[in-house]
Amino acid sequence: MQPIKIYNGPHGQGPNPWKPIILLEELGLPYEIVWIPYAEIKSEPYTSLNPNGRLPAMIDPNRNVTLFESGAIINYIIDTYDKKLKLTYGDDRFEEKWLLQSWLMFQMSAQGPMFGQKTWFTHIHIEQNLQTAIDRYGNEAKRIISVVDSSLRKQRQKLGLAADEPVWLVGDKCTYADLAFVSWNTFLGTMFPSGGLDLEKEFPEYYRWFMNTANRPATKKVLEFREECIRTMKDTAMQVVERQADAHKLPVYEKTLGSSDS
Ligand SMILES: N[C@@H](CCC(=O)N[C@@H](CS)C(=O)NCC(=O)O)C(=O)O
Repeated sequence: MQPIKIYNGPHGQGPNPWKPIILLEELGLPYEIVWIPYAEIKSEPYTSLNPNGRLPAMIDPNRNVTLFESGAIINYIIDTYDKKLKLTYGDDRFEEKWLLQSWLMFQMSAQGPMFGQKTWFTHIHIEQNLQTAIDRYGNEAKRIISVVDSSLRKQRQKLGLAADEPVWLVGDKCTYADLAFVSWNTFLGTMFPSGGLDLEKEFPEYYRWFMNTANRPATKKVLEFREECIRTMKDTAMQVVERQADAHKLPVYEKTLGSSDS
């Protein structure tokens, strides 16, 4: 099998490309990260891969398939390559199979966008301390966390799991739906600086779930590689700044993520 190509932007701080990368690593499939500077994603040839000019895009040379939107790429990888149902359910667990889609759509439409806006207004927006926007997206992020937290609690009760046993969004195993949340969850510390959120205390099920996903060996390997990319790769944040007048605080923010190059 030829490696599946996932397009990512140096130095890898954006969470969305890591979602399919985590999945590929978890499934043990060959893949290749294609690094494309942020300056090049809004124009051809990249917009032929992703008309939205954002990351990721995927090319699967084995099946001649090119896709954009991380959720669609996740669905494609699962449907095409997870024949042993390692991270999904089959028709014998019909409702659970479809519930996974509900959670994936929730990740795509709620967690990703709201966590993203909270990060933007906290760290990057040109107008500093725009408190109404920071509060709006902070409250939404916490509400989304509480939706997951209480669902996990209900699952724990339903399945009769002890407090130290892992609980997952759907059924009795970790699936692609759980893993889709991980790369945004790693942003929580930076999203809520200076004590704005005590995840472990306020949302204990969410906290344990996040730890249980992030500590899986394959996922951990990808997250550690991402940290290394942020630390060592040449940063292209300035290219976004040149394009977006309201992104002038981006290099300062990137420094807080551990980049030595901003
Ligand atoms: N819904 C899209 C969101 C893609 C997205 O916003 N990607 C970010 C990186 S994580 C990006 O390309 N940002 C650069 C930009 O907005 O120009 C997906 O999940 O694929």
